[in-house]
Amino acid sequence: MAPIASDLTEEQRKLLCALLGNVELTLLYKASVHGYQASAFHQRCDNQGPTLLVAYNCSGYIFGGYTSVDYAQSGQQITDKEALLFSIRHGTTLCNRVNSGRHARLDNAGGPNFGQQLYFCYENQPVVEEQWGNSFSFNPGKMYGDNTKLTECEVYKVKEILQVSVKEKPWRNILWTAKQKEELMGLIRNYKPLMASVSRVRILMIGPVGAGKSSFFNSINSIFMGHVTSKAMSGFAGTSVTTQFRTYPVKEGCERKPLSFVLCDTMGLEEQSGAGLDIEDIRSILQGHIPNRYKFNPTTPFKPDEQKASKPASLQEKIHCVVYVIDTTKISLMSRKLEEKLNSIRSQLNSLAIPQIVLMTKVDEACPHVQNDLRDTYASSYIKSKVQEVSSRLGVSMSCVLPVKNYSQELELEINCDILLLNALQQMLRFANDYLDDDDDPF
Ligand SMILES: Nc1nc2c(ncn2[C@@H]2O[C@H](COP(=O)(O)OP(=O)(O)OP(=O)(O)O)[C@@H](O)[C@H]2O)c(=O)[nH]1
Ligand SMILES: [Mg+2]
Repeated sequence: MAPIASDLTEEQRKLLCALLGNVELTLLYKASVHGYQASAFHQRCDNQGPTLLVAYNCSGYIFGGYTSVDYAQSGQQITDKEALLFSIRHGTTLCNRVNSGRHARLDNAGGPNFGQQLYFCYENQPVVEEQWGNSFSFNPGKMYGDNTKLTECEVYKVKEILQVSVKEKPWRNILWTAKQKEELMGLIRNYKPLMASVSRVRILMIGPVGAGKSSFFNSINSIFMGHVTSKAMSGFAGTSVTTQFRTYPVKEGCERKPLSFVLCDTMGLEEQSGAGLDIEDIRSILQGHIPNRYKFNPTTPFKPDEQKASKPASLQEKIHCVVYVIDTTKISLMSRKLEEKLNSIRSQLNSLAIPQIVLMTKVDEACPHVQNDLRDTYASSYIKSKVQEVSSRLGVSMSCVLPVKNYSQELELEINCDILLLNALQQMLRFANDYLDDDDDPF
């Protein structure tokens, strides 16, 4: 018998796999072939482990939910902390993770439901039914355009792909020793900007909301403080947690000896105009016009006072290297709009000859092998594929993409984490000096 064809395009499949980590999807059930009856669904989907339900409507929405727990008709309320609802439209993904994980599903003999809030193939019909509940917080308008009629409903088995090639020869050489960490710290400690008029180079971090910009500063600060610190506010919110422009010097140890660089933290980028960090604001930062602690206003870009605007800022106040901070787990999910925004920032920076680096954060969340042992970062073919993907989407060379894991929940420093972070910082400092080495001030 010929295999049943999936309705997902390759791009949609990629978006869904990226949402769930490194997984593959196998089609178990298709309502137009097997019927919309709950019994047909259970016959093919019970006891299959984690599954992804994908429904389609004629308004162009592809939406559904993931559960990591078997369907088993047990009659029980299922606790599933990994459950989520999703929606894809015009290449953009929306994801609503389960609130606490309790009551993520009622596992009965009826059709599939999520939190008894969203029922698929309700009463054996090609419809979705919404009922009141608080296991998930979602908006039916955004999720399926309030169109409850289904044109198709599919269920996929979700299987994690084991990265068998992880122990291949590393694709970048790096020494994972205490001596190497000391050497890197020494190089950074003794780093001097190439121009005497610049006492500290300024490195600007920009990137989507929640990518790990503030955490990168916290991580570097922690390494030089000798213990985990969290001076910059980090975390998750619907919009950017960071709302101010912050210039963070880094000082070493108890003597608080200042190092010769400043990390500049910004508000997260968002795809819509009028939300998140504005491109005009980036221009003002590059020119050294925006002061420390300036509160960004996404709808009204910064205006320097006339006197200041007429007088160009000194080289010391400008930006000498820009770092795009990108969450490894979200690279495939990056919308076209955000990609376009980043590309227009990039062409502005190119015209000013400012060196650029991509910091690929959360490698631990992206690859289970790396989570297990950070020393596998440069041996993981999955991480390498993400470096290739981000390099082609943003148009930067692969050698400018640096994977890291920031400190996020740890209480103690960890040497391999430090080595990845210090390598990235060392590269930024080299790039900043390349910029200063260029005799002509491009502004
Ligand atoms: N596991 C893991 N979590 C990380 C990593 N980097 C950041 N996080 C977590 O991701 C969340 C967002 O990090 P932030 O540093 O606040 O991100 P941001 O880019 O400053 O975000 P906004 O200021 O909101 O734009 C926090 O909960 C961090 O703990 C990482 O490398 N690994
Ligand atoms: Mg932040």
